[in-house]
Amino acid sequence: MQSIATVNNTSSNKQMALLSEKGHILVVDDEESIVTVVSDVLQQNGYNVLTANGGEDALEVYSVNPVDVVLTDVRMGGMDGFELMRHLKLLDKDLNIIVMTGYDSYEAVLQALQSGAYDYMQKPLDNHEELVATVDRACSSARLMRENAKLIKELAASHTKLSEANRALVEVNHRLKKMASTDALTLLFNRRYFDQALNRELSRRNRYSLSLSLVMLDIDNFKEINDTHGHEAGDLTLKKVAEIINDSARTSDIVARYGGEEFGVVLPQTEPANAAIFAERTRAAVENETIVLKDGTEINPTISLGVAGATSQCIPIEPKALISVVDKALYEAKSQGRNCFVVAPPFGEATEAEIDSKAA
Ligand code: GH3
Ligand code: MG
Ligand code: MG
Repeated sequence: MQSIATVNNTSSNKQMALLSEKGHILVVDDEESIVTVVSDVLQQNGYNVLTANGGEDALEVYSVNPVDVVLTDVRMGGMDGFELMRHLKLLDKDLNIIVMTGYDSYEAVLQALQSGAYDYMQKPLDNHEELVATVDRACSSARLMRENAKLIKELAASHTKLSEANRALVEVNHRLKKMASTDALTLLFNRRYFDQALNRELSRRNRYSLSLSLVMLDIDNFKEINDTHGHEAGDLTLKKVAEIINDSARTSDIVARYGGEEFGVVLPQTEPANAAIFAERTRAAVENETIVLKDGTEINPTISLGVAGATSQCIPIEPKALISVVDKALYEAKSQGRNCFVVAPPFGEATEAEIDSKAA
């Protein structure tokens, strides 16, 4: 049943390759003479042609050798051209099928095109130039569709790669930003972040007449801890004290390592009297902590604290002024024997003129 006509009779492999490059066509007709004429013309024009003498035969050939274009008769014994087209389209919805209709019927042509035929040709196929031109067109279109599908696939792949790279970039940026504001040893905010946060919170406090407090904490006799137990024990103490301060603060407070063994905590919307409660709670928690070194040695750290702040009625305060006042309070706590806190005297109340100029 199945007859497969091969490429032109040539001994040159190079020519064979060129021929097959032009396209693979399957010619289907139950009339032997039509199959012979059409395949001869196409082969002479450089096509690689397969043939089948009916719908069932065509499906068998196609299943082994998918082609670029199928030329099929409509009326055939057994499976007709429409049925064959339906089966082929299920295998490849983009396959270009040219229908050869023997009768000059508008309905048959219309039905063929509506069923997904790429083009149609009327028998007898005397005009060979037109036959070749129609097959050329169908083959070019098939090639373009293939290239298009390939490009879309490549584009989708590069889009996925781009999205992945973008996600990685966002993640790296996030980590870099976090690193830029974090102290590497204690994982608290660093001095840079603290200065920015204090500026931001103070201007908000001054603008909206809110309370705000600042607490500075310094480990007592830390040099001695380093000198007696070594730098590693000193680092361990810093980390532990940082953890206690952080646990003692609210999540809305900003806890930072100010430098060396000194820490700063900004407490937004907190009166100095309440900041003093925080200071005492933190002091007691550090005093109650015992750090046990690998060799069993115990360290009992203590801290001194300075507290300063503004009530909602206070004058507008500059960061420098607040730092200077809280530093003095901390120095005073050290003078009083350490392991204690001192609250700085309150800032003066704002005058009516100051309140008016803020509201303007
Ligand atoms: P005071 O009670 O008056 O605060 O005395 P102190 O010994 O704590 O203060 P001093 O300023 O004399 O010494 C602070 C020490 O902290 C000196 C410095 O070497 C040490 N230090 C600063 N940063 C670090 C650090 O990151 N790790 C360790 N292990 N030590 C540090
Ligand atoms: Mg100290
Ligand atoms: Mg110090």
